[in-house]
Amino acid sequence: MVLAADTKTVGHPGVGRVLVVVPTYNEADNVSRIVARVRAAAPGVDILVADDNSPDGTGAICDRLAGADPHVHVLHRPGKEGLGAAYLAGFAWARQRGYDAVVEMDADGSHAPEDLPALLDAAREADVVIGSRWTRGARVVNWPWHRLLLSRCGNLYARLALGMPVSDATGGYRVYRSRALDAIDLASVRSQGYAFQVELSRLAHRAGVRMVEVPITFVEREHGDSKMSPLIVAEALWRITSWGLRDRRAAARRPEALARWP
Ligand SMILES: Nc1nc2c(ncn2[C@@H]2O[C@H](COP(=O)(O)OP(=O)(O)OP(=O)(O)O)[C@@H](O)[C@H]2O)c(=O)[nH]1
Ligand SMILES: [Mg+2]
Repeated sequence: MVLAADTKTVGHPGVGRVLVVVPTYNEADNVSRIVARVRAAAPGVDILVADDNSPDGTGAICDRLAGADPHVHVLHRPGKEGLGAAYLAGFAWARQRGYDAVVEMDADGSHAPEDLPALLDAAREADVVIGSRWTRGARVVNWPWHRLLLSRCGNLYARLALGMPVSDATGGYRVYRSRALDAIDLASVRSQGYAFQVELSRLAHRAGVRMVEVPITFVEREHGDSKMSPLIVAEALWRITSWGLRDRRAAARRPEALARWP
């Protein structure tokens, strides 16, 4: 008898057990689609939807998906606390269960699950893989000019202020090997919106873990509403500025550190 090897695959070869964490707030139109696409693109990985008690019933849809598929799990959180808090809860869930790698992925289809195998392949040789919109070979589809501008300017500012060799520090399609999460002081993380991605990039870079960027095709959401707000942009701006100033003050106090960092 020949066993169907692809349905028996656990995790990703060379990486181990993988959990894709999908934070949701009012993603009833998207969550079933994204779960089905992840299951088709990477049948060996597990999915955890971290839902902040969405008023549109996303949580109940997730319960049905989880009831029908042992690879799908739901973390019901009491209320909307932001992307950062949902991811931290998802990371803790993964670590308690011994996963070897955690993936961050939006529910709205902007992060194509079909790109996931390439990201996981890259994770064989890296601790953090960033799915990048701004490296050679990447594409951004259907984004209005003001979103393109915001992302380009935000990334330029983060790069200059923090001295990180990362072209898409605000991007939220990533793989973290568990050893990278072990190296980062997650308890110190306070950011909620885009700043969360920049803060984790900064902490990973400072921890000296191996980071690589892989080009992705990023597609504007087709269903549901964006949670992006001026408050989220303002949070990123002031946090990046304060980290940059702190790093410069620290470097001025210890000039020998300047040679190593940034
Ligand atoms: N659990 C949880 N998820 C959230 C929260 N805010 C946003 N999300 C989810 O985080 C992901 C990214 O949010 P989006 O609204 O797509 O934000 P964005 O991708 O920066 O903005 P757009 O490009 O306009 O879609 C989506 O899956 C959201 O449902 C939150 O407070 N709690
Ligand atoms: Mg989005």
